[in-house]
Amino acid sequence: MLQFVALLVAFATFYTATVAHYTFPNLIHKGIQYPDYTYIRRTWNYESYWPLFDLTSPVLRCFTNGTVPNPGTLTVSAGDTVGFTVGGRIVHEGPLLFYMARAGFRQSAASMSGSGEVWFKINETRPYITDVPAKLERQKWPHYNASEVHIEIPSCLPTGDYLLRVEHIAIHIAFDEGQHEFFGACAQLRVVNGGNGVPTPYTEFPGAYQSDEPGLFLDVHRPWSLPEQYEVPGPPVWTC
Ligand SMILES: *[C@@H]1O[C@H](CO)[C@@H](O)[C@H](O)[C@H]1NC(C)=O
Ligand SMILES: *[C@@H]1O[C@H](CO)[C@@H](O)[C@H](O)[C@H]1NC(C)=O
Ligand SMILES: *[C@@H]1O[C@H](CO)[C@@H](O)[C@H](O)[C@H]1NC(C)=O
Ligand SMILES: [Cu+2]
Repeated sequence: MLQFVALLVAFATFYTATVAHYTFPNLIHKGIQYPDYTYIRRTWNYESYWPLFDLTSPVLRCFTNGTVPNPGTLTVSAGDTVGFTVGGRIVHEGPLLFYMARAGFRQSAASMSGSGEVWFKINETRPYITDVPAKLERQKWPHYNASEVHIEIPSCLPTGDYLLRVEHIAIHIAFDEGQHEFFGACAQLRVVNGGNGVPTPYTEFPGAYQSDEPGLFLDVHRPWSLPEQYEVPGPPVWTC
């Protein structure tokens, strides 16, 4: 009986960690899905799948903590589409965001830390606006239940080394301040065939988000949380 209970507890823990939460382990480019954390920095939660709550933690930058086995850097062209697999599925309500940061002088995608005001946003998902029910629940989010997510590298992005940061913010229990769950990862890219775009504005991680801002502190289950009024956290999206 004790053994049975232990097994149940073990199963419940596994279920919570891996079924209810998610990671972004594989990069996809031109139809090839690369092995786990080949071009993506291995995240702090790669085994636990646990969400990050602390908006002031440097872990928010690339979702890494401690030793990260050195990943490679994938060469892509500006304008290419790059994907991330979802370890698990995106099983919470909330927006999906993509940011990039360029490597500084004498840095590479592999050596850059991503600290400072170096990040610009290249995409964010808004909730669908439909008539009923006028709430922000699951069916309102374009990436709900997704097993892969994709992003186009801006075609005018200058040639260079970059980190590409994917982020999903779960707000299903954000009716209590601080109960926003952050999931994400950074891929290391060398962008070629670039253009003359000038990304703006820049932000930093940690620092981009406040736990009491409207997009992170709201009750998605209430009718007054209208999809058209949802304010996606972070700076505006930069486009070419
Ligand atoms: C990151 O690592 C530090 C030091 O090992 C630890 O105190 C902290 O709890 C870790 N944070 C996360 C989110 O894992
Ligand atoms: C953001 O990505 C979606 C696909 O998920 C795409 O339809 C949309 O055009 C993109 N927005 C920008 C500004 O690139
Ligand atoms: C998620 O997608 C899978 C595969 O397409 C499907 O079997 C499952 O029912 C979906 N789950 C939800 C909650 O929509
Ligand atoms: Cu959760």
